[in-house]
Amino acid sequence: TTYNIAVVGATGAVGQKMLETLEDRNFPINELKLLSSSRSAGKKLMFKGTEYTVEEATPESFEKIDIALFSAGGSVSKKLAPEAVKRGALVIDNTSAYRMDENVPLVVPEVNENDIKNHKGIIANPNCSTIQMVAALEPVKQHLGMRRVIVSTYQAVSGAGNEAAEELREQSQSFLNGEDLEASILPVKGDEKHYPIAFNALPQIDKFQENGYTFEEMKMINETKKIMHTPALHISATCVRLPLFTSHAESVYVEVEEKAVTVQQLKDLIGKAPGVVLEDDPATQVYPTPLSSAGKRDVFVGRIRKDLDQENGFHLWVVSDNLLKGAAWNSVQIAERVVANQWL
Ligand code: 11C
Repeated sequence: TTYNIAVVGATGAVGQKMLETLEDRNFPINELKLLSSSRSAGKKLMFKGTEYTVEEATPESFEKIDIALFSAGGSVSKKLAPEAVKRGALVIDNTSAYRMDENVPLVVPEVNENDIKNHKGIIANPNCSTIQMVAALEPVKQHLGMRRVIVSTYQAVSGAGNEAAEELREQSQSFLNGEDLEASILPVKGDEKHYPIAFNALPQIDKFQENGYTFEEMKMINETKKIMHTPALHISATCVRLPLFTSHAESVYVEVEEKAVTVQQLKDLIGKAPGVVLEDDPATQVYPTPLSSAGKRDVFVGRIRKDLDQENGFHLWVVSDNLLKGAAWNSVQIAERVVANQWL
């Protein structure tokens, strides 16, 4: 069987990776439709050696579509995902528009694949920094129990889109030329102030909420509880943007329920987990970095060590390509699971 697929936001940073991933995975496609806002309509993109013209997304675009992958911003998803569902398409939405909706499964296949079954037309793809963390923590939760998580992130600019990546490139050049740095995108395009990202670190990803946390931090907190089915988990996050193009890194502190757990036990569990690769050998300086993980679909974990005071506390370093497992690959993987299990 083959499927009619639409990619909404095809010209964006994630949309382009969705096309590459569909191609790499040889997804069974009958017809492919590339959609975007009117601004990008008319652009040409290549898929499997054939040129496609990007069309403006309208409700009618979804006639006869089986699966629609959305990554064109929350407002586009809010407007057009219900139109796609009305026309019989299954929507896999990579924005935050529906993630916390009770009727929408929020899925990382390695963690909660079975939640897909409950979909009513829309399946949400979690935030990138959440996805890589829950993939690494799932084996810990399953085998040792999990009571507390404290995470600090080191995130790449591509999470904020192609414009943010361009801003880092231009500012880096200016910095090296001894010129003033102009900032107009980061930390958040729609916020009032902008700060340089080149040779800097910005402790703001997305807008501030009333509780003093940013929306990115609250996404990590709320989405983790939903995906892992752990509403009572103690969890807190600090999200920081760094001048990296690709891959988010995270320092994760986790307290387990089991007593007398060893580092080796944790390494064995994480090393066997699906979609997760252990790269951890301090003796030979082996650990993952953003550059070493870029372009790969897995989540990489290293630096696993025991807290020096808290008997059941551990520290982990978790790295993954934010546009692949964090976005495009997780979405395509959901589509693969839907097709394999006939959950359409
Ligand atoms: C970033 N995590 O790195 C964000 C991008 O909710 O899908 C993903 C935003 C989202 O800026």
